[in-house]
Amino acid sequence: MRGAHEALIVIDVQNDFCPGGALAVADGDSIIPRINELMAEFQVKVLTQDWHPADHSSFAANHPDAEEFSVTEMPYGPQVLWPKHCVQGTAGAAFHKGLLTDPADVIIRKGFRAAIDSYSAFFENDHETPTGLDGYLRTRGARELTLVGLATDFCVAYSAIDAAKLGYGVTVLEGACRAIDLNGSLEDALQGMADAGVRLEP
Ligand code: VGL
Ligand code: ZN
Repeated sequence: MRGAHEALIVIDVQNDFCPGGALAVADGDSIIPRINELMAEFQVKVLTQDWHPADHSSFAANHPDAEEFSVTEMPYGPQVLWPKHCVQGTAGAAFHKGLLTDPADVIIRKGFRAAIDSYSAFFENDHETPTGLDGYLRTRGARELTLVGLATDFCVAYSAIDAAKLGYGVTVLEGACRAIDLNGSLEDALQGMADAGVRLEP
């Protein structure tokens, strides 16, 4: 069993990011057995859930003439326009049925404001609006974080980099993550995590 200061953060293991989903990550469901095993090892366990209103500004369908996977400029910076995914209350937004959710202590939802996306589990894409996860982890006494889930190059990487900036010790288990890999985003994310002091382990 890991110590009380260690937390497992499971990022966005939801139907829409698994094969057959609206924004499927190749092989996304293959990481679930290992994540379930990890959940038994940690005393502090957090799940995150991408949780968008139907009119969310990160959906290409909500921008006239925009192509899916194109990039637009938002007040807070560049934003990829995604296929409609993880709409609140839909089957696509639900956790994959293979994921053991009962052991989780808390579920953090993110991306619920229409005007702003939130890749990171800590801050929305303006890098300043908090989700509340930092306060939760601090008050639980967690200082060392292990991150797993989907997708390596977006929500996992943004969360890991923010966590490192906040002063947590951060490990990403690459083998328990899968990537979207859009225009070299995986390589950029791995470099960004390494530069931020995130430990990358298999
Ligand atoms: C994610 C793109 C859009 C993720 C969420 O979980 O990595 N990626 N929304
Ligand atoms: Zn999303």
